Amino acid sequence: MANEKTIVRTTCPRDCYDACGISVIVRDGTVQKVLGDRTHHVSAGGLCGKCALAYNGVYLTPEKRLLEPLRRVGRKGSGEFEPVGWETALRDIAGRLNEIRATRDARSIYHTHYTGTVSMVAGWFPLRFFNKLGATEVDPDTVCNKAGHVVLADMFGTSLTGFDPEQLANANTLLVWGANPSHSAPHMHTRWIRKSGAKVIVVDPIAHDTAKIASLHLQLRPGSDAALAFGMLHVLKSAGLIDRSFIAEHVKGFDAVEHDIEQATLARTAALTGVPESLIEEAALAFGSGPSLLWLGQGVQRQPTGGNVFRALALLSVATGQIAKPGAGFCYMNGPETRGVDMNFLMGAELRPDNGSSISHIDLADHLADPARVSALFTWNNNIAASSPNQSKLRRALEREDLFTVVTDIFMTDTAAYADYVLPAASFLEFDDIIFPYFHNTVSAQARVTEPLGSALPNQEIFRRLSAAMGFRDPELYENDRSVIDRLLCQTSFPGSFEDLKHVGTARLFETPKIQFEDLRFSTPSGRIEVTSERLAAAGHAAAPYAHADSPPSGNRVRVLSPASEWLMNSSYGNDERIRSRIGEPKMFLNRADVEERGLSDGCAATLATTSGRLTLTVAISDDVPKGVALVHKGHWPRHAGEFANVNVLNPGLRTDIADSTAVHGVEAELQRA
Ligand SMILES: Nc1nc2c(c(=O)[nH]1)N[C@H]1C(S)=C(S)[C@@H](COP(=O)(O)OP(=O)(O)OC[C@H]3O[C@@H](n4cnc5c(=O)[nH]c(N)nc54)[C@H](O)[C@@H]3O)O[C@H]1N2
Ligand SMILES: Nc1nc2c(c(=O)[nH]1)N[C@H]1C(S)=C(S)[C@@H](COP(=O)(O)OP(=O)(O)OC[C@H]3O[C@@H](n4cnc5c(=O)[nH]c(N)nc54)[C@H](O)[C@@H]3O)O[C@H]1N2
Ligand code: SF4
Ligand SMILES: [Mo]
Repeated sequence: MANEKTIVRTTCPRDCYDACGISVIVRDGTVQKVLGDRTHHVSAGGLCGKCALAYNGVYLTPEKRLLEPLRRVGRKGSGEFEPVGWETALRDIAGRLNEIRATRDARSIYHTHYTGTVSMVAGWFPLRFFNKLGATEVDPDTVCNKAGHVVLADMFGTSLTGFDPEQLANANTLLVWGANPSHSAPHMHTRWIRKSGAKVIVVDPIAHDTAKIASLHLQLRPGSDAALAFGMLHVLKSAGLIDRSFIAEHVKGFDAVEHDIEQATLARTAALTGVPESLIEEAALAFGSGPSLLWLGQGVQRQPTGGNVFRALALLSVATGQIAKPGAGFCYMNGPETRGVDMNFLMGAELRPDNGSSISHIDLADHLADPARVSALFTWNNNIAASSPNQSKLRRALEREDLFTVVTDIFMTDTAAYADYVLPAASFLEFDDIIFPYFHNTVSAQARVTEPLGSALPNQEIFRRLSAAMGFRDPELYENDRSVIDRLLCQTSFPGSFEDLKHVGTARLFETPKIQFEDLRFSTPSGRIEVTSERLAAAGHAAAPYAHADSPPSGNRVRVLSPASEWLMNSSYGNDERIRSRIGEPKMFLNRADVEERGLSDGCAATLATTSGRLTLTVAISDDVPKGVALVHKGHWPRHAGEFANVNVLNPGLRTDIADSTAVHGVEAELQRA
C-alpha cells in the first residue's frame, strides 16, 4: 500500500451557484492536491481562484484549523482558551442548556446558522437538535435573501422553482438583474453566459465583469429597479408586447399595475434611474420578444424596498408571458424540492414545539444585548461577527459574560473568539454528504477523502453526541449519515446508490431541461399568479408592486454597496494568507468624480461613517463604479482591521420593506478624509 495514489471525486459545498466537481489526489490517506473535476458539467476541471487556494491552504493546515474542543479561560473575546476533551465540553454544554431549560425558557437559547456548508446533512440535520430543544432560530435567510423568497412565494406560490439553466439554449435573451456571476458564479460566467448565443443584458449599478461581456449594461442608480422595470413595461405596452391572453388566463390583479405602467414614460424612467432612454427601450424590446430568461440576483433585493423591487421584476416575466415555455422563466434559485426532497424530514420539523420562535438577523444584536431575552447563543455554519448587521453592537453583546456562547466552526473565527466553548468541525474533505446545487437540477456526492484533522467532527455527529449528553431520546436525533443520505437519494429520480453517485460525482436528474411552471398551476389561494396580494395588503404593504426609485444620496454621502468579492466566500477564506495577499489592503472603490470632489486621491485613506460605525479603507478609483456609490466587498475578518470592523460596522440594521430581511445595499455613509 506504500505510496499509493488515488483520485477521489467530490463536490464543493460552498454557498455558490456553481457547485463545482472536485478531484482530490490522495497519497497514503493524505491529501496532496485539490483540483477541479474535468467531467463536471459546469466547471469542466476548473476551481475558482479562492477555492483553489483555500482548499490547498487553510483547509489542510493543522495550525490554521480548530483541532479540539476548547473552553474559554480569559475574558470574552480575548481568544484565550484551554483544550478540553469532547466528553467534558459536551457534558458542560448539556449541563448548562438543561439548567436553562429547567429554570428559564428554552426560547432564551438562540441559535444562528447559515451556509458555511450547503451539504444536506451537515447543513440541515443539526436543526433536528435545535427543533427538539425548542431554541429560538435566528432566521438565516434574513441576512441574505428572505425578501425575495417571501414575495415570490406570495406571487407564484413558491420561490424555490426557477428556470432550468439548460433552458438557455432555447432563449434569445438572458436578463441578469442585480447579480454578479463573474464573482458569485464564476463558471456560470465563463462557461454558461459567455458561451451562450443569447443576447445578454445586465442591470447593475456596477460595471462588473459580467456586465462588461454583456450586449447591454443598464447601469442604474441603486434602489431604482422598480422604476426601471415599470419603464420597460411601458415600452412593452406601447409595442404591443404585453401578453394579454396569458394575463387573462393565469394572472390575478394585473389591473392594479396598469396605471403605474402608463405613467412610467421613458423620459421619467431615465430621470429616475439614470439609464439612457435608448438602452431602456432596447432592453425592453429584446426581453419582450422572447424567449427570455430573467436571473433574479440576490444583491438587488438587499435594498430598502427590496420586496417591491422583486415584485416589479417578476412582473416583467408575467406581463410578457415569459413563463411556462422553453427558453423562458425567471430564476431566484432551484431548491432541493425541485428534485423531490422533503426538507421537513431532514430538519425534523415535527420535533419543533408549537410555540417555537424565530427572529430576524436584523434584530440579533438588540436581542443578544438583552439578558432578559437571551441566556445562551449557539452559532454553527455562520460567522455573525463578520457577516451580520450592526456589528459594533453585536460585538458588545458577545462580550456579555453571562451570555453562554458555543460556536462550532472549522476555524477560530471572530465569532468563535467570543465563545465559552469552541467545537472543531470537520471539513467537507473529511465526511460523506450529499449536495443539491441551488441553480442546477442535479445531485452531487461529497465524499470523505481523508480523516478529520485532530478530533474534529462533522456537524451532525457533534449534535448527535450533544443530544445524548442532554438525555434526549428521539430516534431522529441519532439517525446515521448513511441512512439520511440514502433516504434523500431515494426521494429523487436518481436510479443508483450513493456509491454510484460518488462514482460520477454529479448526476442530472431530468432527461430534458425542466420548463418552469410547465403545468401553469400556481400554489396561491387563487391558483393564479397573484400580482395583487390580499395577504401583503392585510399586512400593511402595497397590494401590488409600484414604480419606485430611492432618492440619490444627498450632501457628502455615498451609497455603500458591499456585494460578493471574487476572493472571499462571504467571510470564509478571510484567514487564508495567500488569499489576503491577493486582495491586498481592503479598499473602497469610488468614481473619480467623488474622489476629486472631496480632495481625496487614489491610494489615500478615507473614512466611511454612519450612525452605527466608521470604517477607514484605502481609496481606489474605478471606472466601474458610478458617482454616488462606494463599492466595499463583504467578507474581510474584522480582527484584521485596526479597530475590529468590516463593512458591516456601517450597517445600523437596515431592513427591507417586506420580510424583515437585510437591506445592506441601502446603507448610506458620509465619505470623509481619514
Ligand atoms: N465569490 C463569492 N461568491 C459568492 C459569495 C461570496 O461571498 N463570494 N456569496 C454567495 C452568496 S451567500 C450569495 S447570496 C450569492 C450572492 O450573489 P449575487 O446574487 O451576485 O449578490 P451580491 O453579490 O450581493 O450582489 C450582486 C450585485 O447586486 C448589485 N446591486 C446592489 N444593489 C443593487 C440595486 O439596487 N440594483 C441592482 N440592479 N443591483 C444592485 C451589486 O452591485 C452586485 O453587483 O453569491 C454566492 N457566491
Ligand atoms: N455587508 C454585507 N454583509 C453580508 C452580505 C452582503 O452582501 N453584504 N451578504 C450576506 C449573505 S448573502 C450571507 S449568505 C451571509 C453569510 O454569512 P455567513 O453564514 O457568516 O457565511 P461565512 O462567512 O462563509 O461563514 C460561514 C462559517 O461557516 C464555517 N463552516 C464552513 N463549513 C462548516 C462546517 O461544515 N461546519 C461548521 N460548523 N462550520 C463550517 C466557515 O468556516 C465560516 O466561518 O453574509 C451576509 N452578510
Ligand atoms: S466556490 Fe463556487 S466556483 Fe469556487 S470551487 Fe466552489 S462551487 Fe466552484
Ligand atoms: Mo447569501
